[in-house]
Amino acid sequence: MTMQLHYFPTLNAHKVTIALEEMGLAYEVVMVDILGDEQFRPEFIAINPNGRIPALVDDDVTMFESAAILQYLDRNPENGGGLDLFPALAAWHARIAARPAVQRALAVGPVTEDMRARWLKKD
Ligand SMILES: N[C@@H](CCC(=O)N[C@@H](CS)C(=O)NCC(=O)O)C(=O)O
Repeated sequence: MTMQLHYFPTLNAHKVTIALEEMGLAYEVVMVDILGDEQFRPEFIAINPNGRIPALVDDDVTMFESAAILQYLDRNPENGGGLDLFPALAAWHARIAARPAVQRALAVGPVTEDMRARWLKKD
């Protein structure tokens, strides 16, 4: 199914249309009249609980936040590598993933909880 961009002519939404056009991707515009409060309609809130455009629906992927949408489009493997809008991001993501707080958050799960429970019983 063609991607749907939930849109109103503002800069945040327009930068997504620029990227879509530059990448040559097919998309449909779904107008959300934010001056008429359409961003608060339940059907749009289901797409973006923040009630703000832009938002992108790509089959089962729903995205909001223009910077996140740009990254999604740029990294979509079906998009031939995109425009490489964020060349420095790979290293940045790797550095974030290596942070102790992120490691701790990623490590939480049933197995670690079980280990922790057994470790606590030792005291
Ligand atoms: N950080 C968000 C900002 C989104 C945003 O502020 N959208 C505005 C239009 S540019 C909006 O939908 N405003 C409606 C409202 O505040 O009710 C992004 O970059 O996508």
